[in-house]
Amino acid sequence: MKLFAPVIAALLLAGQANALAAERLPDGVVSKGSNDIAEAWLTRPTTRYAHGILGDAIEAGGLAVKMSDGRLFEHVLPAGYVFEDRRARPVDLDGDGRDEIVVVLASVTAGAALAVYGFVGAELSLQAKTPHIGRPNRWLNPAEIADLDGDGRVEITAVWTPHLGRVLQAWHYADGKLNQVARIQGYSNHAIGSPVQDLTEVVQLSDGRRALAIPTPGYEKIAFMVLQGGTFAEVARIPAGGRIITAVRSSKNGRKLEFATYPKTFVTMSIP
Ligand SMILES: [Ca+2]
Ligand SMILES: [Ca+2]
Repeated sequence: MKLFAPVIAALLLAGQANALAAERLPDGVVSKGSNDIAEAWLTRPTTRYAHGILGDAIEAGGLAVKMSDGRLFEHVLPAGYVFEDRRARPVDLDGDGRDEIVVVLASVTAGAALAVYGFVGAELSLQAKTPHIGRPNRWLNPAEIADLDGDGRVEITAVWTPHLGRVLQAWHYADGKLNQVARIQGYSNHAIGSPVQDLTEVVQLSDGRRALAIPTPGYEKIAFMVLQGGTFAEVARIPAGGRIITAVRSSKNGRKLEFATYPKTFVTMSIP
């Protein structure tokens, strides 16, 4: 081991230098983790996938993370893939105390898949992904990652083809696999060509249940969705007073949603 230790140390240092030197995605967002990952972001801007669903045709070819102890890691994709996303989301999905990373992985021939990255030893690598949609220029937009039904397991939610089929789905990640929990058609969390991805929020309803707030097609109403017994159910649908054009956020006391509608009207909506 003594002979190999300096080699391994040199490789780790080389990896750190690469992650530091790798150019960030121009419109990328640095996300913070809350366990062993301090920060995650997308790297290596590339134009090899000419889709442009998020406003430009520059996507990411790499994923970098900074651990809480300061170490840096980067995963670089092969040429046929990009991260079609603006952020990488560090969350402990399986309750083992270590963060996984949720990000949209797109194949240039088969379109998007929801992907989970994590560590095997000291290597940041793909742990699981949903099937790709099946053709290029088909995308999905992650929504919220939270325990929606209160069973102690985290659901990853996302809308598949938010401009076409508009299917809200929930998935569990466990034992290195992604399993679909629920799906329902008729909701959208992204307007085509917009850089704004965050049109959803997890809220607590007045009856105490947790719900996912998500726009309906056209972005002029917000639906409140509960997950119960493996099924999504819409419990309320409230007009927004116009087309939602910004991120949707909870107010400080958690009783309202805040966002803006076109043309630039600030809206606060009471949570039912
Ligand atoms: Ca974990
Ligand atoms: Ca759950």
